[in-house]
Amino acid sequence: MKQLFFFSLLFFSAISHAQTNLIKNGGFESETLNWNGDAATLSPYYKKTGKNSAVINQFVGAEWKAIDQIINIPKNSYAIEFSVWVKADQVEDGKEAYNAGLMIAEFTNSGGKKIISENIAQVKGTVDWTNYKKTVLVPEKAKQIRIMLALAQINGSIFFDDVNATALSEEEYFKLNPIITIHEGQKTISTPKQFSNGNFEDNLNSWNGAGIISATDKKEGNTAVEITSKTAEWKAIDQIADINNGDKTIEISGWLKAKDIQQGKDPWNNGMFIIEFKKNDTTKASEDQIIGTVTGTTDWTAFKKTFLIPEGAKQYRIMVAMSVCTGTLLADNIEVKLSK
Ligand SMILES: [Ca+2]
Ligand SMILES: [Ca+2]
Repeated sequence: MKQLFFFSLLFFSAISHAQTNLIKNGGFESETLNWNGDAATLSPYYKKTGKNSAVINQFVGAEWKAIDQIINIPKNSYAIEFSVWVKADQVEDGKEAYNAGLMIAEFTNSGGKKIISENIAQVKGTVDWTNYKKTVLVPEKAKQIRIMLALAQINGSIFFDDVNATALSEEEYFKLNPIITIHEGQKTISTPKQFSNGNFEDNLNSWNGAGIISATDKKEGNTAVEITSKTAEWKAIDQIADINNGDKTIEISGWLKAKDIQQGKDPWNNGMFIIEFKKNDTTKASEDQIIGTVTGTTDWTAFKKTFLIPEGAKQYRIMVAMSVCTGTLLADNIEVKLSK
């Protein structure tokens, strides 16, 4: 009985979390109330819902133009789900990947110091209303989030509407997340995690690491992933998925593109597409296997390889990496096929 009460409490807290948008006036129906800065004006002509959206226009100068709002992170928040509708009109293609229309979520500590900064939306060119969504785990010691809507040192017009941030409790996060552990009585069942979002159409969902979404340069669909490194260091995105019992081979394919990748001091220091087989979280089942590499400047290039699954491998990790080199690596349409 006690336990039942506990679970219904959890359920109640999950529901109440889900209903609250932490952002005030995210739909710009009360003009620009609650937002700081005067970079944005209202657009009654182009809007996703209601009467208005907010637009940031910049025709010359390519300055940083932004509005922001600081929100408090509710106690016991495990993750924050961000969502925004964005429309871009002739946002120029700047020198840097971040020269774009951006929604940024900057997590800060009690002293207002930045802990992490995540791009929720990053849009260039001309794009009709598109919904961008990203769930970010709340870092330790994070107390507030500064939401920024910006044109980041670039000319163009960027429209924002229905800016939303919802706190998720740990229970709710794991309900929504594909890595699910279900407690059934005394028994713990783990649902196999399948590889997903290899075409980067769902932002960086399912991926970890230092990539950003590119809407201007892509092989498939609307978006690809971009990894830029200014210094020769290891910079990568990765995703771990489960191998089902009885699977014998794995076929991995995907597309890579290099932009001015300067090889590091060793021959393998370039843009790489790698698979790692794992026995568990800490033990590898074999050496890392290379699916493809690119260096210099290339067009989109297809790579495909089939591997025998090593003895004892329970998981695999797909990595797209700038391996101690500088430049930009793009990847798109990564597919995985497991066979018995
Ligand atoms: Ca609106
Ligand atoms: Ca894509």
